[in-house]
Amino acid sequence: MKERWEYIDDQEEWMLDHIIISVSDYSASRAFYEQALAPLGYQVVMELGEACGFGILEKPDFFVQQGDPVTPAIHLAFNSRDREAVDAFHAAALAAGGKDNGAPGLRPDYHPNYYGAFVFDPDGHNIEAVCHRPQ
Ligand SMILES: N[C@@H](CCC(=O)N[C@@H](CS)C(=O)NCC(=O)O)C(=O)O
Repeated sequence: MKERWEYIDDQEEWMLDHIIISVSDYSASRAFYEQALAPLGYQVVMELGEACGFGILEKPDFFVQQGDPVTPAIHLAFNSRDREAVDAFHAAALAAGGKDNGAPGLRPDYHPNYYGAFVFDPDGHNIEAVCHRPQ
């Protein structure tokens, strides 16, 4: 397993390096995202006080920190390798206390193979998992 800083070699493949959202209840949001994002292969890979970073392998790219949430709420979409993981994201996010904002399914208005699911996080942010692959 590479160390976090070794992924710097792959950096030309990224456009967004990392995103941080402030949340009103760190413990609640950490638990929500940990559960909701697990089906996508995302897990907490670092934690510093009331802030943690999620990633695949060792490189975190999505951070949750205690603070004042931005208003209006944001929309954040996570890439999913297949449609089953989108389904599992939606089920896990609801089980973690998220509020439904759209059941898993095709959204052909976006493009013919756009398969997404939407859930509001504990602060009302619109969180999505999406798979773009035809299946
Ligand atoms: N309930 C809708 C949600 C669709 C949705 O949130 N789409 C995103 C774009 S992929 C959006 O409009 N986000 C804007 C926002 O949340 O402010 C559904 O199930 O299709």
